[in-house]
Amino acid sequence: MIKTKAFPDQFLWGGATAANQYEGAYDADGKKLSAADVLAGGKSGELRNLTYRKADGKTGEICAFSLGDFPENAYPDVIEGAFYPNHTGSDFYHHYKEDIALFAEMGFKCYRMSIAWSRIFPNGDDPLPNEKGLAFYDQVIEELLKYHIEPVITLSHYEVPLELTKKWNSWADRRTISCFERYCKTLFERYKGKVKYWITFNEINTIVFTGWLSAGVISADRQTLEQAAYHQMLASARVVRLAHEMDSDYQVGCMLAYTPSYPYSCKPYDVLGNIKYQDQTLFFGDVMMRGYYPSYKQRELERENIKLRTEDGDGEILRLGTADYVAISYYMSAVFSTTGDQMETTSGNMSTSYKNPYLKTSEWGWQIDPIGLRISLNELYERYQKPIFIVENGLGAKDQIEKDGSIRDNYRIEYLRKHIEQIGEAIYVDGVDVMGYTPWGCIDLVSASTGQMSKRYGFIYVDCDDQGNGTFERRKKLSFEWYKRVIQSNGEIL
Ligand code: BGP
Repeated sequence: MIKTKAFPDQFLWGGATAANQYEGAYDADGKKLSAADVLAGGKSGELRNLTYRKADGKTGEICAFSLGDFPENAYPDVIEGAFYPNHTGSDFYHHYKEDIALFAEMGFKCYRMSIAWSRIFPNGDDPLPNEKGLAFYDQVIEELLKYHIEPVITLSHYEVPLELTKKWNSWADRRTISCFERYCKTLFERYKGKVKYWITFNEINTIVFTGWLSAGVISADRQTLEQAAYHQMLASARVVRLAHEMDSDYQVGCMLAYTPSYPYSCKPYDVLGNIKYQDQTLFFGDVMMRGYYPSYKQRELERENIKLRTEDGDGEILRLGTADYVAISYYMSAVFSTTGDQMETTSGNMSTSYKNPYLKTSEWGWQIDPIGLRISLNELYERYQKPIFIVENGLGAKDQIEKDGSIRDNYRIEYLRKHIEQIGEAIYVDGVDVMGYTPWGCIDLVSASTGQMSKRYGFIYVDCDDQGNGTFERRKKLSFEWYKRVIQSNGEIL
């Protein structure tokens, strides 16, 4: 046990999940398929495949993270013989009361969840929302409020309605903006006075690595992805403004997958290259927090001969729709080098990196770096001067149930403790305004990148294996009591 200084009084301790990985019930009560529902996988630990059907009825699979070879005349679809772990997830749909009671027992002040767009507007562009889909979230939100848990809602977490892809390649087309706005407006009306914190797009910058998960776009082509990113950022700005008009209490954040990167050496080109590499992420933050495309990005688009289709008034939309806070996921740091050819690489959150000799990795190769979190908080706070909400952080690991039924996940406690320590340093030593902390997968759920259940993050174990077999029984891990005490002591006892 480590004793440190208590966190600020209003600090939002909690946990995070996403509908597509957690809820299951993928076709219940009027829901239709989303981008996540056509991702097979889970068995091997490899990156997941997207399944498709061709016009002639033949089916196939392609790695969802490199869609360059997506066949012509094919469309993403559920196919016979493939296994889709998200279809059952952790079955929150039928366990929400039990799960929220466990979150309350840990003392959560907030709970970050996402709403599945495809439950509310199953085709993405329906004229009216699906009442049954809304009814589910009414119950979830009521249950949270019963325990005084503040909902933090992600509006789009890797879950674009598949019909929008089939119609016009989803976010590659400007029409998706108004569909998204209609969906958000429905939620802002429905949950006025009940929900205060919203996040527009989960890890919006990951579109660079996965146009599919992030935006439901079938393409690896830069022009298409830059256009889709532009549409998402316009949509984010419009939704922020809409939220403020509808309720001045609404706080809307943008969100980045933040992986700070270090130059491998002090060679000036490594340092310069590293700045440029980081700009690929910061660009998204710059647009959504400052309200315009930064000059370095404009130059890059010119150089690469990428021409964005824009409309009059877009500049004003971006300028007037800057977000209220920066939400981040943080799992690891990366290394940049200009002479990387012979260097060892390792995998990471939606990316790969050169290996940092000073860091250990998780079983999946993600480089564990608590100080990198403090560095990230400093970088982002200095750049934007807005509160930062750490809405994802955690260790994916294989857990073992002991003979006495216990799960002693000391490795997870160690990871989280060291990261929380660094958040404390950022707050008290560096003066960063951190709003809260919601560790990822506070209850076990399906991995986004591999589809495995065995890549577990939770304080709560869910009995389900990589093939979808199990009782879905919930069981507290050792980290459950540990995190409960962290929250009780407001971060003083780690
Ligand atoms: C982030 C996603 C989450 C979550 C997490 C862990 O990129 O926002 O949805 O899954 O990473 O990644 P993984 O599930 O691949 O271990």
